[in-house]
This record gives sequence, structure tokens and C-alpha cells, in this order.
Amino acid sequence: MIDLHYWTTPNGHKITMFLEETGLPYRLVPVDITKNAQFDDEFLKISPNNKIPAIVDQTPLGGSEPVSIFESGAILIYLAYTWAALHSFFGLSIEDYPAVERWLEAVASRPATERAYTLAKQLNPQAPMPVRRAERIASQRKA
Ligand SMILES: N[C@@H](CCC(=O)N[C@@H](CS)C(=O)NCC(=O)O)C(=O)O
Repeated sequence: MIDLHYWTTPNGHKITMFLEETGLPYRLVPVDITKNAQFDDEFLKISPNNKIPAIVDQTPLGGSEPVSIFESGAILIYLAYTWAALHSFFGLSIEDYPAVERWLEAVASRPATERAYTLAKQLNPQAPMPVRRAERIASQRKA
């Protein structure tokens, strides 16, 4: 069972999205960062940089002691390998790997894109939302 130390932010959502899509069993452990719960001593043992998300895999597949991981990208990779081990993903063709890595990367980097957008908006208040730009390009292609 995976404990997900979580709050309702984009970095938290990355992990819930992955867990929901794959169906890996997990338990939510709320860390209310609006009340500074990320600085609690117990949480800092799991996530020394005082940030959510973090996970503790209470029952790693290798049978070791519980494993704790912080940083959303590292968590996604760990969960992907866990899921792959459970579903023999690596029995598939090597050509399939990039599809998984691509989507992991897309999910992992999305909030950075949003931060870049926030910065761009400060420099140019007229800057269009990236997603709207993508939609516009897609609709132009259809026309
Ligand atoms: N690079 C980290 C960023 C995590 C992060 O920025 N977490 C924020 C919420 S989205 C947080 O916990 N902030 C609380 C703090 O910095 O005190 C990751 O990808 O996991």
C-alpha cells in the first residue's frame, strides 16, 4: 500500500492522476500546506525539502522496508516501475517505452509550464494561455 502525502496542488495532482489511471492502491495522507503542516517533524523525515507530494510505499515489491520518496518526478518514475513490474510492462516491445516516458514527462513538467506562463503574463499581460494557443492551432489545422 502506498501512502501519498498530499495537498490539493498541481504537484499533488500529478500523483493522484497517475494512481487513479493505473489503479495502484493508495491512501491519502493530507498535508495542509496552508497551515504549514509541511514543516512537521514527521513529514520532514519523509520529505526533507518540506514539499508535497511525497510517498511512502509501505510494501515495496522487492520486500524491503518501507521506501519513502519525495519530488513528483521521482515518485512518478518509481510508481511507473512498480506498475510495470505488476503488469509485465517490460515484456512489451521496447518501442512502447517512449510512450510511457513521454506522458510521465508531460505530467511531471506541466506545473513548470504554468509557472512559465505566469512569468510570461507578468512580462506581457496580453500573452495568450498556452492551452488556448494549442487549441487555436488545432482548430486551424482542422479548417
Ligand atoms: N519540485 C517539487 C515541487 C513540489 C512543490 O513545489 N510543492 C509545493 C506544493 S505544489 C509545496 O509543497 N510547497 C510548500 C512549501 O514549499 O513550503 C516536485 O515536483 O515535487
